[in-house]
Amino acid sequence: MRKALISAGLAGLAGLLAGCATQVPTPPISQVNTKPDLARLPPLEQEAERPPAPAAVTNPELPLDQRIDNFVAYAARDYGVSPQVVRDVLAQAEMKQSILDAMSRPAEKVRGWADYRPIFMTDARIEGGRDFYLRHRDALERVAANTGVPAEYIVAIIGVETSYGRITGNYRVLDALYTLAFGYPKRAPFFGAELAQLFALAREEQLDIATLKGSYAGAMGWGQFMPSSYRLWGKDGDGDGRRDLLNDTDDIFASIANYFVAHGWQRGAPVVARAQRAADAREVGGGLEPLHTLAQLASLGYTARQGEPTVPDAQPATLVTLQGADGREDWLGYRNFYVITRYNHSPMYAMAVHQLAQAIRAGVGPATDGTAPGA
Ligand SMILES: [Ca+2]
Repeated sequence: MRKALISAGLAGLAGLLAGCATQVPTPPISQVNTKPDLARLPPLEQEAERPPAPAAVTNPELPLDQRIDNFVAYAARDYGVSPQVVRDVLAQAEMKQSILDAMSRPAEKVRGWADYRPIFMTDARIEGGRDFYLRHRDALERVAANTGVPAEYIVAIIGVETSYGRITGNYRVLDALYTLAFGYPKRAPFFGAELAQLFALAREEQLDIATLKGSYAGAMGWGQFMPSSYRLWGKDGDGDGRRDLLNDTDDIFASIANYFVAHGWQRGAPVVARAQRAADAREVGGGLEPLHTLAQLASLGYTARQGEPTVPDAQPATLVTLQGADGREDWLGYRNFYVITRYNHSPMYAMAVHQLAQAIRAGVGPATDGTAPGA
């Protein structure tokens, strides 16, 4: 994979913010976080499809050898992986302190949207996205037409996650998941399961586990998919019988779009609208999920600004309040905004993807696939 030195610094910082680890030097803004986006924590409705590893594998009070024995049995039982294969591969795994350190970095100190936005909305990243779009236009617009996910959002995800596929992580996925499964008890049930899924994935897609590279949390490829996401939502875009999310752009585009579709993306529907806040507006509770109808939000004092995209009054949205460079910003996040947060559970992440997508689209002209977020 080509390394673009010019953008490595910025992209590294962005990658960290987005939650994907890279080995780029520590960013100058030392407080910038970056809790790994745990990110690709499974959304609740998918928990059943990604059961955590059992306590026999993750209990830190058991000796490591015993946990590994239990893991071998678990991978065989739940994922049909040959015990000998698991033992042979795990024998090559290394516990990496750098991964534990990355995982344990202090919590996010980014002061908010005012700090976050400029990291992603740079001229270089916007230009990079337009170039990327034009280079892959046919393939992107084909996927967009098939799935309803606009091409610019696929490009923006790749731009935010890996600087358009240039920085996909330099940790061995095996080391990352092994380290977190057996050396990071707090998240061992999640990462132990991901390690088992990695073995299943490798068998299904004929991947060589020992050479796979990714983030320090084990996310792989241009879209930074965890093994379970790869297995659940990866798509074979070019029809060659394999899902290659590390090298094949058709597969990568189809998989990112499919991730959105699987989490409820609505074709042609808007993503988010800047809101007008009435002088007597009340505070609105709730999280990322759109649970208030537009009518309810209006009664609380929030309405879409003139010219902003809207949905029928009975449809839901969530109020997203960000502290921007010019002060408070209120937004109505629609269903598609929520879908973007399924990729990374942060409103700032989703807003960055959205605004980068818009900026990319503005530079490449209208799509001909009918997927433009509607008004
Ligand atoms: Ca393929």
